[in-house]
Amino acid sequence: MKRIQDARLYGIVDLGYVTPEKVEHMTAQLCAGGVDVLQLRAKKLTASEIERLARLMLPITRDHGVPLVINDHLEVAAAVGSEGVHVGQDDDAVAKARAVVASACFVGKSTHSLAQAVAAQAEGADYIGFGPLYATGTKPDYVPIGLHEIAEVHRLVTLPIFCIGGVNASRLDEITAAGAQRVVVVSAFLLATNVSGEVRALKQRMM
Ligand code: TZP
Ligand code: MG
Repeated sequence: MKRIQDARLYGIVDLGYVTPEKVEHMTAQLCAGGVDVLQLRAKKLTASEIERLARLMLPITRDHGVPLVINDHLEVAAAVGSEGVHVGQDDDAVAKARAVVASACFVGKSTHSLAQAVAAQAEGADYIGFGPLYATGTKPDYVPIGLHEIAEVHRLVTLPIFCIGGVNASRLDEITAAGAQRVVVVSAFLLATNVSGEVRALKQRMM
């Protein structure tokens, strides 16, 4: 199984873009392309539906050695034994997450500012998301934070930092030039004509 500490490219199967029937196929394409970690994110589905989808994804992700992260739903992560769980600023605290999931399950946290990034490290997260860098339809209510704090967050936080929000192939050079070492890509992968090809091309540039 790949370690979160070594991950550079983080994909998300977001049910805002993928219908439930396509989840397995999308998971297989993202893994085949070379994502290092994969999250299941479904803001509008019930916990039991998310659990069902997670159980469909796990044989595929495990076959590729890709850790599966469950967004928001601690009890689903615990029930299916996912490798990771992810919480946002308005979700349960990291300590609460750890109390619910297995001890080997890593805990990630979304952050939207330098102060939140430092706080997430102090709170004991295993990795952070940092963004949204750009305005994005995947998280439409958030003000983009731009690229100018990427270098500083890497000075302040020693955890793996995944830059997120509007990341795509045409923006990757400016994002890495600003200091990003790890990225999350959602819509640019899920809407690609050739998903595995898009992932593979971006992965090459992250290595
Ligand atoms: N958190 C911050 S931005 C974002 C999340 C979940 C969405 C990123 O999606 P996209 O489509 O890569 O902009
Ligand atoms: Mg959340």
